[in-house]
Amino acid sequence: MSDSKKTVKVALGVGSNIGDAKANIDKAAELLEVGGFMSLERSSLFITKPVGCVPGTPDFTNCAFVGEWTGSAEELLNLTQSIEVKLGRPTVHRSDEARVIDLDILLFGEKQLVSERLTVPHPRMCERLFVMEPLNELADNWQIAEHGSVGSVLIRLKGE
Ligand code: PH2
Ligand code: MG
Ligand code: MG
Repeated sequence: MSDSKKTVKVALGVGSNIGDAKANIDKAAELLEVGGFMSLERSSLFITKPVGCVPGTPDFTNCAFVGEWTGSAEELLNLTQSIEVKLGRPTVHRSDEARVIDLDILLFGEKQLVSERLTVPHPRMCERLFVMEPLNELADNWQIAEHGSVGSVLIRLKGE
């Protein structure tokens, strides 16, 4: 079996701040499962203040998904991007603007990956309470390369 066909535990960061955020997140979970994302677990929903967005950006609803993926990280990125587009996100978008849905690959097993399209672990995840708090509900022991466990990163962030 080639390396790219191993089943890997994956964490996704999920956010929405346009329309019915809960419905958008439910739909994204459903489409991920249809696309082959298995054993999907969801954290609770967190209402969070926008970080690094233009003034007037509405609050976000954030959560984390954890599941299993058989294939490469780029294949998963193709799926997450196609779901973002299907739910109405423009193909070209800025990272600081409101969105119907944002699905970010946070962790891909304990791998470190860098390509033109994707960096894993997600380069800003450890600075973001809106990412780490939901993820900690599902996977506090998961080791993030060069940072330590999810739980320890969250404790540091909360102490800042
Ligand atoms: N996503 C961003 C930028 N800022 N702020 C919050 N609260 N939640 C987000 O999901 C978020 C953000 C870029 O993806
Ligand atoms: Mg994002
Ligand atoms: Mg994104």
